[in-house]
Amino acid sequence: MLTRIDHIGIACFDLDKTVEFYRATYGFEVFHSEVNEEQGVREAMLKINGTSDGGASYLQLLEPTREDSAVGKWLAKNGEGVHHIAFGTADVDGDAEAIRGKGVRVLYDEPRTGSMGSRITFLHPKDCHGVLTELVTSAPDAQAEH
Ligand code: CMX
Ligand code: CO
Repeated sequence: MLTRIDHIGIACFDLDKTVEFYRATYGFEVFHSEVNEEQGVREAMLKINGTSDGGASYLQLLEPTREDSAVGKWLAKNGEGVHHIAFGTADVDGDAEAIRGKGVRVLYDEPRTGSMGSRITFLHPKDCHGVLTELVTSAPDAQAEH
C-alpha cells in the first residue's frame, strides 16, 4: 500500500547552486547527499517532514552525472523542473507487481538501489498521464541518519 509522498524529484543543472537556493529561500538543509552511478545522478535529499508511518518526505535534487542518463536527457529537452514523484510503501515488490497487473509498465524486473539504501522502481510516464512515478521502500535505518 502506498502510504505517503516519499519525495519529489527535481532536475537541475547545478546541484550546489540549487541546494543553496532551497537553503536561502526556505531554510531547507541537506539531510543526505550521494552519487548513484547506476541512475546517473548526483543528488541531495532535503527532509521536509516526518510522517506517522515512520517514513519521511523529501525533496530530491538531481544533477546528471552523464548526458545520456534519464535526468541528463530530460534536462536537455525540458530544462530544469519537476522530474518525478515518488510514493512510499512498506512493500515495493508487492505494490509494483500489483500495479504491473493493472497494465502499467514497471521499468525494472526487480527494484534497484535508491537514496539512502532504499529500494526503488519506476512506472512509465506514458502509462501515468505524463508523470514519471517512482515507488520507494526506505531502508530500515534511513531515519536515523544525519
Ligand atoms: N516525466 C514525464 N515524461 C517523461 C519523463 C519524465 N520524467 N521522461 C521522459 N518522458 C517522456 C518523454 O517526454 C518522451 O515523450 P514523447 O515521446 O512524447 O516525446 C517519452 O517519455 C520518452 O522519453 P525519452 O526522452 O525518449 O526517454 P527514454 O524513453 O529513454 O526514458 C524513461 C524515459 C522514463 C524510461 C527514463 O527516464 C527512465 O528510465 N526513468 C527512470 C529512472 C530515472 O528517472 N532515474 C533518475 C532518478 C533517480 C532517483 O529518483 O533516485
Ligand atoms: Co527519486
